[in-house]
Amino acid sequence: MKPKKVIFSAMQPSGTPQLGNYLGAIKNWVGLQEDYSCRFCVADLHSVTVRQDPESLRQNSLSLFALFLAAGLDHERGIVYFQSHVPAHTQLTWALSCLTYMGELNRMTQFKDKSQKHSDNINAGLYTYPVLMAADILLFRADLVPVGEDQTQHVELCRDVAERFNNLYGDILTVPEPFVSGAAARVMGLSEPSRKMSKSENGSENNVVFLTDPPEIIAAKFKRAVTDSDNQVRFDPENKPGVSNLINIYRAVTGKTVPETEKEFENSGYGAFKTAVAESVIAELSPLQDRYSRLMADAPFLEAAVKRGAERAAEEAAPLLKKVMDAVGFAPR
Ligand code: AQP
Repeated sequence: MKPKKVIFSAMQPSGTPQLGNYLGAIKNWVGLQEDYSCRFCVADLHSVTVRQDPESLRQNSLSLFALFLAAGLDHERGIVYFQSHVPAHTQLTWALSCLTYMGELNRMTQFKDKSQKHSDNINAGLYTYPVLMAADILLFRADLVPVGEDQTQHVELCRDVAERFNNLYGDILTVPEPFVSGAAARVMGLSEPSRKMSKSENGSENNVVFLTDPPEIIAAKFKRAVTDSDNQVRFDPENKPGVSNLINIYRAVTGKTVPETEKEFENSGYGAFKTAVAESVIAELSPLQDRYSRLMADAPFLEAAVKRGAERAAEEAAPLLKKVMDAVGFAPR
């Protein structure tokens, strides 16, 4: 039997995860576990490229780990771990940094965006973020990297650096493919449908649906979602961004297509449509929230799972890092 292809993906503990993180990433990851060998990480090293309060970072990190498990990421079949627990990530980053050109990093749109947003803290880590991301992926010999559309440029850079490394030192690194999948490649804000929903930039009060929001809050946020005045449930992101975003969310949750959704609500007003979208989201998130609460109350279980994830990830990463160190010419220990 052919070995399963490897998938690597990660999420930053930069706030409370929101519906876009779930529909654009975590929900897809859960579905991939049957066919792929999966490694998922809490990307805490990445998150400090933007200033974090230490205690909140610790809380958010543990909470994201618990949410991963609550959503159905299987830490027995695959590996679920914290990036900072596996030093090989940063070691490989150094080797790759010396093969990455500033011209390449200068082109990264996420760096440009984030430097605008955090103009008081344009640090070197923010600039070299894509090299750390390349190291994450390459360390586990990932074949595929499920990412949102906004991250495909980083995966392209990872491929270029891996190919450069292999040309210089032999065929050591697996060159990965980006894997943009799922119904909701991009969930937009409910009050600001022109901007993507984000965990660290909440915008106005009802803009972001957090995965830990209680049902009544979720219902209220959808009720206040921005729509338009023509009262037709029709997918047209350019002219009807708010309604199109709600359709996108509904189809990602229910698995229905756009035409099916338009048909289902052709005779409904926006009120009934919004209620249906909210109910579908609540039904999807409720079991996850129950499991999450139980996990957060079980510190011994969580601690053991964190420790085991770190050990397994470090063990799996070690041989590739050794190959890289040897290839570059560092003397053996
Ligand atoms: N709105 C979104 N729609 C679809 N997918 C999304 N993702 C994030 N927002 C949406 C996907 O979630 C994964 C993890 O992202 P991340 O935590 O590494 O950083 P991010 O993309 O920057 O996510 P946020 O929530 O916007 O975080 P902050 O506020 O810290 O910048 C990725 O696969 C991403 O595509």
